[in-house]
Amino acid sequence: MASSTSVVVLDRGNNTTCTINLYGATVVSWRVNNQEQLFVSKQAVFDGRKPIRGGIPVVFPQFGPWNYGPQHGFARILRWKLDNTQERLPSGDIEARFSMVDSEFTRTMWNYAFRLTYRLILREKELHFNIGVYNPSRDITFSFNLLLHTYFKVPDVRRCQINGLHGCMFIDKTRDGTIYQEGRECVTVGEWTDRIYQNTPPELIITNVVSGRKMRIEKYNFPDTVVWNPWIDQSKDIADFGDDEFPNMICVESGHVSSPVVLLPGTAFEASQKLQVLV
Ligand code: TA6
Repeated sequence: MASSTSVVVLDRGNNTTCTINLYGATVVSWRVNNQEQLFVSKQAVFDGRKPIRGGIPVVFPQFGPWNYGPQHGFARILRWKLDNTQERLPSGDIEARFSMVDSEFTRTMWNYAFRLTYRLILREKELHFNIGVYNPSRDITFSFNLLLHTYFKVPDVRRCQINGLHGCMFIDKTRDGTIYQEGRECVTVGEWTDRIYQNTPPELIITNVVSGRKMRIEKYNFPDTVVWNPWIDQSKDIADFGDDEFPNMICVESGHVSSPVVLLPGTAFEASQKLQVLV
């Protein structure tokens, strides 16, 4: 594992790598057989002035607009600590571990002690995520949202299908947050799309990702799935997103966002996601 001041590169060999920016512990690249699986905008900013536009930002403790701090919380705009010295597991997989604890800065927005742990494992065609939230208090309960805001790179979003959401209720943020039920077996994106699907199954499949392959998402303790594409009109309002980039990305985000996690004193919450490129 190579680690400069702010970037960690996991290299499993066989042209399989994963790059994590310590700013937000944002996964900014995941290459399988030397093919990039994640979208990062050409206009993304990496100097800490704003969240990185793309890859896999970590959303905590708030999903969406927040009266006490930045949209999507502070985890994606703060530097995480790289914790592990171990590079290669006995399996040959590569592991990276990160953490974040409360600070004077976080307490100005969210006055709770907390510890986040974030473990990534790079396997041959898989990227595993395990994220833990610990409440060290003896007497204070807190609640939070948690989400992995994954931007998948696709040749043309109009050719993608998301399988597994049929029958799920969803909050449609393009229609004033009205709740609908998904009637389609395969969800497609052909316009501005911003939906929080609730109580979604542990496995989803996205078709026509890079090289026309399928991406399998397997998740635990992430009951919600957010599907987002800004399309052309919304893209124009996003400074760090090119007007012509919307066809080449789809966000399918595993999270616990339509209801907060309530964490009692001295307890922990853990959620995980596995991304797998299907041949
Ligand atoms: O996850 C979808 C979403 O909540 C959209 O509503 C849009 O705001 C997107 O996140 C990007 O948010 P950001 O704060 O990164 O510009």
